[in-house]
Amino acid sequence: MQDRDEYIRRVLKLYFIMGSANCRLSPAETLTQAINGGITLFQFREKGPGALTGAAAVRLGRQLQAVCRAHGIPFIVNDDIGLAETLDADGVHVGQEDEPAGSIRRRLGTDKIVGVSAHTPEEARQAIADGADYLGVGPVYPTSSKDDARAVQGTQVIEQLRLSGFGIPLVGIGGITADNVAPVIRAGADGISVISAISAAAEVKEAASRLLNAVRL
Ligand code: TZP
Ligand code: ICP
Ligand code: MG
Repeated sequence: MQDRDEYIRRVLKLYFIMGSANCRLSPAETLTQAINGGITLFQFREKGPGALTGAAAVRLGRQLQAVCRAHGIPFIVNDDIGLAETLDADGVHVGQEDEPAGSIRRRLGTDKIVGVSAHTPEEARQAIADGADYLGVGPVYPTSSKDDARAVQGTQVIEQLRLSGFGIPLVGIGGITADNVAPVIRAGADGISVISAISAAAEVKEAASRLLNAVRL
């Protein structure tokens, strides 16, 4: 458990989330550049305008998973447990509206990574009881990458979770950039998760590398 947590904390340092709707370049090119810039974990999140579904989503997922495998980066699928099973992904990330983490853990087994979005200590407690490996906590700052995002919470939920004794690996998410990452880490996050700060950057590799440096400071 200690080794597993240590591994999870390490891969959570710079957690990049992306789908075809988020990219300026092709998804595979964006992901390759992000990996070259130093991302430590990847989540395939195929949502938003023009998002692929069915066989096309599986095809893109396979392509991005191959890029991750070639570079030793774990590949996580957002929300869709069936897609994660089809691809034999390394794990899934789910929100409070998705299938409960306990049932996902039973479906996928102990080897897969299960992440859960949590906004309160009670949601965190439940996720941990259900066997979650890590939490995504946010939105820390305003974001335009998620239509149904909750109210902005700053770093206070992360601080509250740590002060009340939750040691589970966790990332801050929502509107995070190289310029505002410091308070997120100071509040107790093990790392950050971003979409637009990498996928929409003019220089994807440089943006990732700048974020990684900021997390390490
Ligand atoms: N969940 C909470 S905020 C968010 C998600 C998926 C979007 C994060 O995107 P960005 O562009 O890093 O603000
Ligand atoms: N946190 C993470 C890590 N991923 C998500 N898709 C989310 C919150 C909503
Ligand atoms: Mg969801």
